[in-house]
Amino acid sequence: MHTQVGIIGAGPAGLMLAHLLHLQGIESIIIESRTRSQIEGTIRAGVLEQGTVDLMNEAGVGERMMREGHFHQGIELRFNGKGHRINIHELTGGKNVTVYAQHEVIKDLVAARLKAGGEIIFNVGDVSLHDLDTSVPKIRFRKDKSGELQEITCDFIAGCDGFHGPSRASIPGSILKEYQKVYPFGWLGILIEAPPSAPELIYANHERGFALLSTRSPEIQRLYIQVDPGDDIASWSDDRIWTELHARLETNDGWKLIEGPIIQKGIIGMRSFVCHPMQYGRLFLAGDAAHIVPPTGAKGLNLAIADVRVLERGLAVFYTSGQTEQLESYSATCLRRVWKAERFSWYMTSMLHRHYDHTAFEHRLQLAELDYVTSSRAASTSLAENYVGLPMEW
Ligand code: RFL
Ligand code: PHB
Repeated sequence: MHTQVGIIGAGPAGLMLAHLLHLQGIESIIIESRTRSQIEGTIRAGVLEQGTVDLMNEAGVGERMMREGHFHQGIELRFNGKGHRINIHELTGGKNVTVYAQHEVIKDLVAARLKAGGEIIFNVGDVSLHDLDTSVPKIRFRKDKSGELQEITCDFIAGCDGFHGPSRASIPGSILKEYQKVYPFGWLGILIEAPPSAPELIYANHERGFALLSTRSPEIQRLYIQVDPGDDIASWSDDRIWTELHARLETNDGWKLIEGPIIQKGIIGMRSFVCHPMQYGRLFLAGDAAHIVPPTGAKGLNLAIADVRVLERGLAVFYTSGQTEQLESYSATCLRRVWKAERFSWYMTSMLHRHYDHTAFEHRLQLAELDYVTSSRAASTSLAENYVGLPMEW
């Protein structure tokens, strides 16, 4: 098999890249280790930056998002039993927070890809990358995990295979530098069948730990609580989860959290991670393959989309003019924005979680930070600008 761009991974990065390249007349093949129903059923992110929404619309894949997504004009930060609204819309000159689940974005992108006759090979195994420092890099894999070894030769490889995929590991260790911070807490996330308890997202800082109230639809809500990352989900009964949610989200003005049956629950760990560079020879890393943020800033999916936009631009210039400067600066262009999103995600995480190693002094500083960011227009504006997403650099 031969294609112009071989893409490893059908997450938001790989699927959006294939679609954007298609719009430029550039061919690609995606290989994906999971099945279509697995990628379309995995519950992950929920919040889209304004730039992601605009790009989905420009690329012609935003129709269902505009119909079924929720467009919020603010978020609430809750602490000391009181809610404080950040008016994102007003502070950013009219931008919104869009809540539209990642697996819905995936469904829309898969449908667009297949409708355009694009190839996605699901359920592959034994994926390996070869000859990255030549002009004909190769991807080898097995169809249906155990079939004959197959090979795709291409001009470029896009490593969009998430944090655990083989792409980043194919860059020589002598070239790769990794920066990492692992947080001493995790998130227990649930999906519930209930109407929304609030019109906008609520991020709560509480003595018992962080809590987040998000949404999915008028019937399904998404909630998270800070837990120990080593906790076994079996030790979290529904009753225990509700007790924590009520306590952590409680306010002094009688606001009530609406309960409903818990239809899904799981625990994730939290880390910040960046690798330098995001390219090696003809391999370009995009999304979680190159960087991870803790979910508190709602940035992961959005960063993945921003990376592939930069990559698509560089590839389009290469295929129309043969010029490589833009491709050569891919890593540097992406990393400037990545580090700002890392900073914001770390900031939100630090400000909102309970740090059990903090002294009483540090705890007071955290509350002062919350008081400042919710009462100073300058500080609220900075939070709002970062939350809706810094400009994409293309
Ligand atoms: P993905 O989505 O991990 O996709 C990678 C794909 O590659 C496949 N793969 C392979 N394919 C072929 N061969 C191999 N050897 C392969 N190994 C892996 C995988 O099966 C997969 O399909 O990476 P991508 O595209 O870079 O997208 C990144 C986002 O998924 C991620 O950053 C976000 O989900 C993070 N995130 C959030 N991001 C936001 O922007 N807003 C949010 O509100 C938000 N909330 C969240 C989140 C992540 C969460 N979890 C579960 C980590 C909330 C949570 C709870
Ligand atoms: C979600 O709805 O899953 C969600 C919302 C905001 C975040 C993280 C996750 O910061």
